[in-house]
Amino acid sequence: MRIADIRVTPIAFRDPPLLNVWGVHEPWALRAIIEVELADGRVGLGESYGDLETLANLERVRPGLVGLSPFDLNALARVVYAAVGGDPDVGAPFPRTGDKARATAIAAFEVAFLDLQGQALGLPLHALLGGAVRPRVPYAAYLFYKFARHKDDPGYPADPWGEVLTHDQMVGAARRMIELHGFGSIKLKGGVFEPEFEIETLRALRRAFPDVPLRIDPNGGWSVATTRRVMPQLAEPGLLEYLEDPAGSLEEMGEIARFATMPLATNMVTIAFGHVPRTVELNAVQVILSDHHYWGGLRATQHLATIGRTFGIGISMHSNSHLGISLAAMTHVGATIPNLVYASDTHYPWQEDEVIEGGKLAIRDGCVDLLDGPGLGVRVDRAALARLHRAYLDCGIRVRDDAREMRKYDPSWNPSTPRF
Ligand code: GKR
Ligand code: MG
Repeated sequence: MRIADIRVTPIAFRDPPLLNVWGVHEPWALRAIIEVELADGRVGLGESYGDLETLANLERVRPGLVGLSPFDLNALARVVYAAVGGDPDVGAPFPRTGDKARATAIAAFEVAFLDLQGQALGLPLHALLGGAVRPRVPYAAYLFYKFARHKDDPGYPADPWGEVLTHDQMVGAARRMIELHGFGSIKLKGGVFEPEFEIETLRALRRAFPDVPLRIDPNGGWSVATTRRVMPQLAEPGLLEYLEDPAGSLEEMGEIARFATMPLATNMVTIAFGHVPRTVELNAVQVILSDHHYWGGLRATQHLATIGRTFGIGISMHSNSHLGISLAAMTHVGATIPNLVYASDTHYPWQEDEVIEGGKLAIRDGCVDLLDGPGLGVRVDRAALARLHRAYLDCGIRVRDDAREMRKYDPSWNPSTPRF
C-alpha cells in the first residue's frame, strides 16, 4: 500500500467582511486542499492554509512522500523536517516560526495519511485515534463585528448577516446563529472597538442569553494596563467563561494572569510545544486552544491534550476561515480528547462555499455528530474543487492581509497592537 500521487490545490472561497484587531476579512479566504492518492485510486484528504509560504512548503515536501506507506507517519515527519528545514525556534514568539512551518506541513499530510489508514481498515478516524469519548463535538457561536458588504464588489451577493456594529445588531447575529445551529456557547471576537464598548456588547449578549457561556478574544489588542483597567467590568459575576488573548505575548499574559479573576485562554502565545514550559512556569494561561493545522496534526493535538491534563490546563480548539475537511478532522480528534472541556471555535457558519460531496456538514444543537464513514468520512467534490481553484486563480489574493483590506475603508489604518 504505497502513495502514488499527491495533489495540493489552492482554493479561494467567499468570506464575509468580518472585523478583527488587524483589520477586516478580504472577500476571499484561501485554503489548500491536499489529496494523497494510492495506486488503487483511493484518496486521503487534508485541508491547510492557502498562503504562498504554506503552499511552497507543501510543494517542497510533496515529492518525498511518493512511495511511502500512509501508515508511516514517522517517515512523513522525517520527510517534512528534511524538506522544510528551518531553526528549532523553541520558545520563539508568534507569529510564524520554522517550528510552525514544519508542524503545519506535517498536519496537512498527516490528516490525509490517517484518512487513508481509516479507509484501509474500514474504520472512522475517531476509532483509529483511540476511540470517541463523546458522541458529538460541541462548537461555539463565533461572533464578529462586521460590515454589511465588502468595499469592492467581489462579484457575489452580500452575505445574509448584514451589518453588525452595534450591541443590538450583535444580539441579532447571535440569535440568528443560535437559531440556525443551536450553539450553547458564544465567543465574541474583540479588539475592534474600545474595550468598554465591547464589554457593553458582552452585557447585551448576557442579558439576551442569560445561561450561555461567553468569551471575548481581542487577539492581543489590549495592553496589560488596559486589561487591568477593565478587569473589574470583565469580572462581573457570570459574565465571562474565559478571557482569550487580551495581550499578545506570553510574558504579558503571565502578568495579566496574576490579577485576572477568570481563566485566560490562548491561541496566540502558546502555539508550539516549545512554548509549554514557559507557559506553565508563568501560569500564563488556563486554557489552550489547540489547532491541529499548526500544532502538528491530530496526534499532536492529542499529545497537547495530555500535557494539558498533566498541568491542569483546559483544552479547546481554535479556528480560522475553513471548510468541511478541516471541520471533519477537528470533529474526529475532538471526539477523542477527554479533557476537551470547552466548546471549540469554528468559522464554519460564516462560510457559504464547500468543497466536499453533499455540501456543508450540519451543526445541530451546537454540535457536529461523529462521522462514521471510513477515514475522515468526507469526499472531495471534484467540480467544487475545480470551481474554487478557479476562484483562487481569479481573486488575485495570495496571502491573507486584513490590514490591506481595511485600508480600503480607512487609508490611515494601522494594524499595530496593542490598539487599546
Ligand atoms: O478570523 O478574524 C479572524 C480571527 O481573528 C482569526 O484570525 C484568529 O486566528 O480566530 C482566530 C482567533 O481565535 O484568534
Ligand atoms: Mg483567538
